[in-house]
Amino acid sequence: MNIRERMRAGELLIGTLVTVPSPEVAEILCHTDLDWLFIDLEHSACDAKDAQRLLQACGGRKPCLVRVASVDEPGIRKALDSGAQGIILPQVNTRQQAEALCAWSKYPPLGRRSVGLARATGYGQRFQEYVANANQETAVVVQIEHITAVQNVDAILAVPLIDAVFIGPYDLSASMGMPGAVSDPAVIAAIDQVLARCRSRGVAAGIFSGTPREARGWIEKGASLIAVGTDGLFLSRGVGAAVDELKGSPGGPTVIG
Ligand code: 3PY
Ligand code: MG
Repeated sequence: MNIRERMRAGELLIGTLVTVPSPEVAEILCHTDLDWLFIDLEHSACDAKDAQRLLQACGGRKPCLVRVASVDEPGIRKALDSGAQGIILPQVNTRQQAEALCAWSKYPPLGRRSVGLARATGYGQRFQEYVANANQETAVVVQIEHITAVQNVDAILAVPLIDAVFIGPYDLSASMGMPGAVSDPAVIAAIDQVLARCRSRGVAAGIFSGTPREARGWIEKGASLIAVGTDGLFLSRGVGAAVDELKGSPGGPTVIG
C-alpha cells in the first residue's frame, strides 16, 4: 500500500520533521524505522530546491510529505514535481482553502494540477506511469491549527479528497492566546474535539508531538499520523543527554517537552 492508502486505512505512521536542508540528515533518517518524513518548508530555511535534494537523498526509501509554506499553486506543484508523496498545508481554516489544496494537488479530472516533465516522472521517462497513478498515490493533508479551523472542522472534513487532518498544537495554542501552552486544558479540549470529529467522519487524524510520551497520549485518543520531534530536537536532546551524563550538569539546552 502507498502512504495515502495506509493513511486512509488509519495505520499508525510515525514520522518526524526534517528542517535542516541537508541530504545527509535525510539519509540518516532513512536508516531508521520511521514510517514517513515530514519535510518542512513552512518554518525552516528549506526551499523548493532543498526539498528536491532531500527527496533525492531519500530515493524512495521513505514516503515524504512536504509541508508547503502556504496555499500557493507553484509551491505545491514544485514539491509534487520533485517527487513528494503528498502535501501538508498549514493553517487551513476554511473549506475553500482545503478545496484549493486538493485542486492543485490532483491532475484533471479530479483537480487542476499542471503537468510537467520533472523528477517525479523520471524527467519524462516514466511520464505515463506517473501521471496514471499520481492521483491515487498523492496524499493531501490539511493542518488544523487555529481555533477558527476547529470551529469549521466539519466543513473542512467534508472535502472528499482530503486524506488526513494534521493538528498543529503550537499554532492552535497561539490562536487561543497562549503560544506554546500545548498542555493547557482548553487547547487539549480543542484537540479532543477535532479528534472526535475525525473519528466520527472516518478521516485519519494526525498531530505533532514534541516527545514520544506526548505522542503516545494522542495515539491512545485515536491519532494515527504522528510527527514526533524534529531533526533539530533529536540532535540537541542527544547532545544534551551526553553532556549531562559526562558533566553532571543540571542545565543544558532548553528543549520542548
Ligand atoms: C504546530 O504545532 O503548530 C505545528 O504546525 C506542528 O507541526
Ligand atoms: Mg503550525
